[in-house]
Amino acid sequence: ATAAAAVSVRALAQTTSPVVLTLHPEQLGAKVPSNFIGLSYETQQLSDPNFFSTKNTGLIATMEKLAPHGVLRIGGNTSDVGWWKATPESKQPEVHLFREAVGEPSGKQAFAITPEAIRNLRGFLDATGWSCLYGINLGTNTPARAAEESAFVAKTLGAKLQYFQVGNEPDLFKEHMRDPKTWSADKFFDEWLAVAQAIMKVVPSAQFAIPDTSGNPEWYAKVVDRWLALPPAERPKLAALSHHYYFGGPPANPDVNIDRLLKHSEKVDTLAKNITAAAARINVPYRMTEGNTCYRGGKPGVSDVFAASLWAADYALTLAKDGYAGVNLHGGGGDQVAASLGGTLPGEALMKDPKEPHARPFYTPIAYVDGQYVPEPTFFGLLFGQQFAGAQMIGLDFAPGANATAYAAKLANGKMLVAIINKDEKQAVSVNIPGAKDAAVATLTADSLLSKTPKWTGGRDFSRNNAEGKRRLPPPSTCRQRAL
Ligand code: BDP
Repeated sequence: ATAAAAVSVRALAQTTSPVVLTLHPEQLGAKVPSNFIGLSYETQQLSDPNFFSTKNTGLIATMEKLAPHGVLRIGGNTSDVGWWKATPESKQPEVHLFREAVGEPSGKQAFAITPEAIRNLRGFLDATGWSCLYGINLGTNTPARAAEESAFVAKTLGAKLQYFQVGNEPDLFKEHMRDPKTWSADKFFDEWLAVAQAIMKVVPSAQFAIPDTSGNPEWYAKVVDRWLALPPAERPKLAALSHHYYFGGPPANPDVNIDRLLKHSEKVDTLAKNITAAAARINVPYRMTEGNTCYRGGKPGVSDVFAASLWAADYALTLAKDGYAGVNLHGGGGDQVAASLGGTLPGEALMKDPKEPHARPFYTPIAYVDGQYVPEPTFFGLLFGQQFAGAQMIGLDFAPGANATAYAAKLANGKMLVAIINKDEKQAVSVNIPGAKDAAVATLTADSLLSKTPKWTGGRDFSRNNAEGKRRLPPPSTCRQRAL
């Protein structure tokens, strides 16, 4: 078999002898869905109805470049202070939080979501070829208002809507939304069920993903226990289990550094193990619906540099190997967008630590700079992962000695795909893949881990008029090493 290799090999020192990477195509692993790659945006982004709209052609083009069938998740902690403004006369409801907390939205930041924003979102999704996961407010909402909003969203987004999420990171509600003395997975499930059942009444086909926790692995089993204990007719349809993952935070934490970011994470393994077990009990997929390098907006010099590309590529492919249905890296922002399109997104678009203010999170995969949408380092990591969309993971042996990882998959056309991610600052890795003749190579490289401009070359062509298998790749060459 020929091999198409997506290779990221960068190092500051010369390597010694090549490491052998043995493929085991007979060891079939997880199937990577074609809509594996996604992005996550704050619901507050909808308060400018022009943002997710056909007018925002720069964003549409950038998202298409990332994936022809990606998944746009709308949620984040602002989803729990957004309110449905069904008509121009609708009055803002009282937004009551248990208390204010740093890094979480305050009641004063409540914002309206209008029918216009949802109609524009549908146009945007049609233009990009992406589908949507839609977050409904649980923190400061009522079942009746949730039902009214979801009915409009389901009708307007139609087949573009995959499922609803109700409540963002409910495990953290104890910090700001609810009394920490009484808040628990059970309390969450009771509240979630009331909203989900109200939605089921008006949208009988509605599907949901729970629990969308900040990464609290015990909650998966708990919500599955509760769901299984319901009489079948009363069970809201579950499309997936979901959770979030930030490597660390807040930005001021010295442990949030490149060295640790690029090491193997046991937390990632634990989350995968727990969600896989819980999802298997009810036979549903599982998705990492929101995450990134560093919460509270990311850390400059970690979240916005090539190290974050390597992290994102490695993380996305780890999730693919672990059988996840997909990954949505969080980002967005850009009050400039509102200005350029005549919209009204407030300056405090994203809730950040006031001591570390910035208009957009440092980790955002797509930034808006000087009137243009630009792919940031995490975007390139996702693009690297996107090469595996639609493929089936296979086994391999690889013991590089350096801090490098490898992933392999079989494409629908029978060709093999190999990713090698060298995260080692000091050691180059030269790889020999027995049997890999006529390999086409795509690379993601940069001059240093701190580079803000990773270079991407080659890769599969995902343009929508291009059938799977036809690829725009550089001329065949052997899998080569790039030592910089
Ligand atoms: C997550 C929240 C998201 C925030 C992000 C951050 O769900 O809304 O924007 O943290 O603080 O926990 O960067």
